Amino acid sequence: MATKAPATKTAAAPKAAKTATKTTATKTTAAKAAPAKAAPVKAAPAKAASVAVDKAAVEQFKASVLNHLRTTIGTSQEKASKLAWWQAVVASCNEEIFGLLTDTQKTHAKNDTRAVHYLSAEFLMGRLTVNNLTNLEKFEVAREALKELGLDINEVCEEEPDMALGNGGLGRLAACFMDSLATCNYPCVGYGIHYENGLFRQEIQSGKQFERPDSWREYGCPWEVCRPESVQNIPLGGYVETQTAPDGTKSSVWHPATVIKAVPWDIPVVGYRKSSVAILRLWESRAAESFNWDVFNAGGYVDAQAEKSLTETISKVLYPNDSTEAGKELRLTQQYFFCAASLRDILRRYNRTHHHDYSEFAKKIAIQLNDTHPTIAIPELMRLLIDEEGLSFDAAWDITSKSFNYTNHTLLPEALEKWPVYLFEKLLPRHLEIIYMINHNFLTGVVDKIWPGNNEMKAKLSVIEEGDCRKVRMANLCVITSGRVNGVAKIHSQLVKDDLFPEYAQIWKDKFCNVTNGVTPRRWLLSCNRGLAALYNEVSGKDWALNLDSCSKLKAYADKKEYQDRFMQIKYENKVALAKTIKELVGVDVDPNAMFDVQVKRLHEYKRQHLNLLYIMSLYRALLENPDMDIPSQVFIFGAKAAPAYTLAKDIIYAINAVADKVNNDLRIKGKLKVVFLPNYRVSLAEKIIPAADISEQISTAGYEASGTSNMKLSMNGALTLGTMDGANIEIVDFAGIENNFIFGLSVDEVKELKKHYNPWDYYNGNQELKAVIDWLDTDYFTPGQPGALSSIKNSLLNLGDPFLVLADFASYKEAHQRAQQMYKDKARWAKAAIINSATMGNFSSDRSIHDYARDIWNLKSQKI
Ligand code: 26Q
Repeated sequence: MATKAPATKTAAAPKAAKTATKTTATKTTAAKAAPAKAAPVKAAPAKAASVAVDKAAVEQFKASVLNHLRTTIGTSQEKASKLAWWQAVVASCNEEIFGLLTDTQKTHAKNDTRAVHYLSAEFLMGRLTVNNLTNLEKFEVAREALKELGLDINEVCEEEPDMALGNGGLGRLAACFMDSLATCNYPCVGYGIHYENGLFRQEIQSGKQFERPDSWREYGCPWEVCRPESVQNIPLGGYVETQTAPDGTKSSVWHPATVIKAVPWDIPVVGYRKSSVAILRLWESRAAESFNWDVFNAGGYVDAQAEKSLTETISKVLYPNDSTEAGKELRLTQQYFFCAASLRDILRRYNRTHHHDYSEFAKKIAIQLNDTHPTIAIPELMRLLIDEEGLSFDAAWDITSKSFNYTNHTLLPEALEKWPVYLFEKLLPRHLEIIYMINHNFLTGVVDKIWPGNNEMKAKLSVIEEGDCRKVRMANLCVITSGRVNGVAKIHSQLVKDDLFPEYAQIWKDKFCNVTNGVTPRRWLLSCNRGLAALYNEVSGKDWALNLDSCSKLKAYADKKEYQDRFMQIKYENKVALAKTIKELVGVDVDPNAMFDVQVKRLHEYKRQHLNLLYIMSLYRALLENPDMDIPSQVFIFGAKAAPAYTLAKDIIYAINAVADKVNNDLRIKGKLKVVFLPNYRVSLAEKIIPAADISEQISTAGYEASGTSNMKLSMNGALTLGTMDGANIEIVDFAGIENNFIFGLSVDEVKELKKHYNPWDYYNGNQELKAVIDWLDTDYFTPGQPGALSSIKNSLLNLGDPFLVLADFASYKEAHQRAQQMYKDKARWAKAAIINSATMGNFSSDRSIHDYARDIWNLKSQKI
């Protein structure tokens, strides 16, 4: 077993300036600048404080916070730190939340409802305070109460560390889904891992990424509750013994080498307007008490402790890879650990009413696999039913195959999980036997019937990949077992069916379906953009956050000057706030009148942050040639973490910062162009960036981004998409209108075609400007005294074949930017497009996604509490 944490450590950081970029010489103080040619603003829509607040409720909240400050936190009003105030606010919220939770659970127990169990290795929850206050409809009350106590609610809420228990899109999707499940009253439990360290904290030193541990609960997390009564013991390792009964029947007995204790921590997820409260149950690993007392007693105190640290390592850290890196023993152990604990928990609850009669199991239980990460739950359920509950293999298979469904989030072949058979032999020998049996039944009972004697087909569809190192293909096991397999955007689901699993789709025509992703409008609009929320309250009524389609009412006003001005005034105020944050974080002055162009997502070649960078360089070059060029001032804002071992991705971060440093300090271009890389991109930073964006960069190579979800958040907040026809971009512009966005680049089919004979040199040699910027990267202009410091990018784009067709899309990308600049000059046209984008995102509420899952996949009914 791997005992070390994964490679989050790096060499000692070079001694250098703390921030990525220096203050520029251009003096544009954000807060002071007035919107360019902004029409007089009639109302003050961004000031949601004008909302009437119930005085009695304010008094009550104040009393509750003060009481908790004394009796729960053990301090006084005079001595309390901001952290203490925040803890007291959380305690006040919990008073109400736990009551609602009990009501929810009682209702479900009484009705013995069917429920979905969402298994995910990641839940990227972010901060909970503002969101919970909003969902409890207490935010304004709390703001007023804290104000009367001399505190600013935003400052108090800044005390909360992000729960960064996920890498990116997949983890955040799980968090949005929990919010929607609770809000829409679907019985559910989310199951995951209680990582001690979430995704690493990113520090930028001299432009380079360094990873630091993220101990999000160093001082405790007041939202979570430990449930010792639901602890589970999880066996691991050892060997399987085959026993033969007197009647000749054979059975397998697993003798595990280790037992790990799984301790559950519950985090209540509050539905909007106190609908229901869902539970997110995260498992922490501990050494089982009973374990290794022999060693201890024999004087091996230190050895026993070492064994303990091994078992406690399992939930220590989240793997920081958002696509690849398979084959790590600890990662497989993590996956098995949380799946095994979750299934035991599911069985325990089921048996409270069904007393080991499994005939109703598939009727009551739906299990959703969030990607292949929890696949091991399949053989584990089989094992529990066969070995511990005494069912036959066929009976167990009948139940298992009716209970599981699988969501695919990627087509990247290197991201499809495959685990070496030897690891299974070592850690999960009994599970391997079961997998072999499932596979045998599939190959002989299904494949052989359709393609008799076709060994090639068998090899292709088998769960086991043959070769020097035999491997278990987790995706194949998911597809074979699951009732439903879904992709996360229309085009992605089509590609899952046609390109990834075509033979399986031939076997099971109706197994494959689509559920387009969504995001929760409570967090991504109501909580993070109170100005725009107030405008929707006025235009669409108070229920828009429950029915995002009703925002389309604003569309009728998209041509009206008054609403255009108000909408853009809200955007402007959000940009002023972000400009302040930028100044605080990286020391760069940006002008809120400039166009804010945003690309926030994990750093990956397929997402093509380097395409954006090449364009920025070309713009810089053009401005140096003609500083009076008639273009709007622009600020390019990046937020991105790179996997610690992904060298090229880290080089791209370095390149962005190097270019930013040059550009921001170059007086010749008169402040027309700024570039900022905001360190440590995470949910709470996204909540500040997204409401302030004018342009949403969604520029993946077509066919590579399964869906994307920042595209939805940005559009919802009035940004115009500058993007390729990929993932959910296609559906977004379908609703918002292609004329209100800037689509460019090769289509999925064109990418497939070009890839057959692509030669990046043709584009390099055929485009003087492109050649010039690529060569520029290779000089020491951006890295003084260090020529070649950025050459890995050029190398990848030319010598390594430009796998994501950056050069092929460059000209078209530049042309899309020019269209955007042109439109931005026409304030009315821009405002209209921004309004239409925001007003037509109803389809991308995660409530819609959850209703789709409930209807098409889970067969789940919502329950009034
Ligand atoms: C795999 C092996 C070992 C360690 C880690 C991993 C790992 C971890 C996280 C692999 C993948 C992920 C996350 C993937 C992800 O976030 N995918 C994104 O999912 C979003 C929600 O569906 C989509 O919108 C994005 O398009 C997709 O990239």
